[in-house]
Amino acid sequence: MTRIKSFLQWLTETKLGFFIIVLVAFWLKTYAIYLTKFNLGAVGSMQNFLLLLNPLPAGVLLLGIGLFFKGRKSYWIIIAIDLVLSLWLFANILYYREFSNFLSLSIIKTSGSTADNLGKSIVGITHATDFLALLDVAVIVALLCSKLIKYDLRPLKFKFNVLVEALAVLMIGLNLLMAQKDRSGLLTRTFDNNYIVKYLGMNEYAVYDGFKTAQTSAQMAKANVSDLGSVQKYLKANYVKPNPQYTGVAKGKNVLVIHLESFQQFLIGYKWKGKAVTPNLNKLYHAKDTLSFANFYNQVGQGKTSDAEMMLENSLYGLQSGSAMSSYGTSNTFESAPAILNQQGGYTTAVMHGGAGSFWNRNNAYKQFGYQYFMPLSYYQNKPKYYIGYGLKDKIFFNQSIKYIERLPQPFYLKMITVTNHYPYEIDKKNQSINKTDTEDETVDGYVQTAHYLDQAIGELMQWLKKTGLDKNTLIMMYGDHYGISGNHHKASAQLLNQDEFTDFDNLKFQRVPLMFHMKGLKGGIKKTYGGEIDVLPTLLNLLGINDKGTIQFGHDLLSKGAPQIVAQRNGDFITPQYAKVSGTYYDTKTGTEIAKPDKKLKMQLVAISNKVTTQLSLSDRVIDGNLLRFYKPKWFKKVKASDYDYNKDKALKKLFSANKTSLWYHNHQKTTQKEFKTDAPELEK
Ligand code: GP9
Ligand code: MN
Repeated sequence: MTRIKSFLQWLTETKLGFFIIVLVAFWLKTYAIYLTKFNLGAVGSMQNFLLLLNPLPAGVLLLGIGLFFKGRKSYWIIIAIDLVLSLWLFANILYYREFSNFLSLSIIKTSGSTADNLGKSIVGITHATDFLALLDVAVIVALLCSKLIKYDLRPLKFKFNVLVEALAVLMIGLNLLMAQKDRSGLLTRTFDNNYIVKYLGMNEYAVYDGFKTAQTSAQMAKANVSDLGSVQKYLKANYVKPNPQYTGVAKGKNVLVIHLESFQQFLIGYKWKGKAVTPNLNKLYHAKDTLSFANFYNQVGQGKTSDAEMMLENSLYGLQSGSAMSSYGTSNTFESAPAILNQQGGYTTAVMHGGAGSFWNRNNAYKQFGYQYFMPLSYYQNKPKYYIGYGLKDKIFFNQSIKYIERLPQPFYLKMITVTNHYPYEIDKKNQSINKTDTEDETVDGYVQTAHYLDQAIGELMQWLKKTGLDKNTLIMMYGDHYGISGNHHKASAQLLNQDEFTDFDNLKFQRVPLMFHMKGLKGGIKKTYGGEIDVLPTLLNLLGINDKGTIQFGHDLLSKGAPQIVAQRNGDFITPQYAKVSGTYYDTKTGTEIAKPDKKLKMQLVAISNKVTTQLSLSDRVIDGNLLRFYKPKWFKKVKASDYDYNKDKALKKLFSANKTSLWYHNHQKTTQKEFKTDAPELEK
């Protein structure tokens, strides 16, 4: 008893005790807020441990500053710091509720309108429990004023205070190390700001983001109009006229883009133990009204899905490191597919995805791209059995998307991002309807199983499109975003392909992913042209008959007779119908053999291709890191203003559900077509 009493006395009557009270209160409330107010999705013991730990180091570091002061001042400085930290926490709660993202200096600086909008609705969105973020500060002030906490006027030793700060820095370092171990590339790949907060904490995130912003704005400040001039000069010199036979064949049609997660070309036609892995996609691939590309390559870098999206929406490459959508998506000017289609073809534009809206900074980047609607996970009903890995299972996702698709004013440009076929390729028993492969490589063997599931989900969606007749006026475009089996699995990959070995060149060819355009009446066929994700936008715009001459795009119409067929990889490797380069070694594309000693003429040719690839990549980088499109003002393009878009669910759905005479729902006698979507998803069985 006396022990407890003397401990309490120490807490309330010494300066260090006071510091501990403030620190522990700050720590615990932050943790409680993490759990209740944010959607950080910590899984596993390491992530949960770091989530619990991470408010502490920053707390010690910042509150510790107050210890350096003397007398009463020291107490009030600690309280002032605590108040600032708590207000920051409070503001983040509100901001997160509205935007599913965390506050940062760049957001405060670049989107005045965000603050405006938030300002207007602050009262409306504040919940009583949000004040928990400030409660402890008020209690501590009250305790101090009522003398339940007494001032201790003795100064602490300077050395001791330095030690406290050093300890905090050490803890931050340790925290970073553990986080990096659990999630490599946490700071370099920046997939999701939620991850940084989950692993490192909110204040660390603000510092990190401040750094990034300073870096990017320095690069941007250096860029000027003449940089744009040299890009334009290059693009003009390398312009390839699109194929006139295909110009406008899909004019005015809806465009339904289906993002096939981690889907490789080799799956098309692939059989496991006599059973086709992707029967629906196989059928589509070979259909007479499908344009399929057999030598279409993914060209992503570290930004994976987001790089694929960047290329497809803008015909600009991802960056050498990190994700362009994460680093530049919030503030850069773009001339993206949705904005072009909306302005030139009156399209309604939307993205649906059963995963977190913050992933790859989609919440912000899609606004800069000009997407009118973005429906991430928060627009969907979620239950533990509906969800796996990074989002809703594809069948559940499609099923729940019907009510939104049928309401879109037509013509629409809709992108649906699937996610079940994602590393580590796991799916629950009930949804397994093909055996795993038997390479004994754990991350490889599930791949056919999740790919099969994705294929079934596509089959269900296609049935619905047919039943509702939507297929008659829709151009369906499907693409695989990047490899599913990385280059670290040579042995298992050789086994899957039934080959004796799997070389670096094989791995380059493994980067092929499907690209298909399917539409009733389209003159289809399987094209052998070599191309990549950078080429999709010019190809699509030509099919839709939308003039894109003069836009800053690095790709070419894949159907053009003059397509250059040089496919760059983000690391400078390339492949053409004749030659390939993989980490410094040249290959003959047809035979796969190494070109060890090219003669002088061939050498020059190979170097020329290599140079072309690097020139293209670096010019594209310049467009993004210099934000060059802000200088670009073609007459026909109206600059996109992010503040024109609001992805707030209630507002967006109110707009979407107000009767629109061009929607499928309206044509269906103002009735839903939900029943036409037949699914065998076991989660939905009654
Ligand atoms: C999650 C997703 C996955 O929203 O799109 O991205 P990836 O890990 O494939 O880059
Ligand atoms: Mn992906």
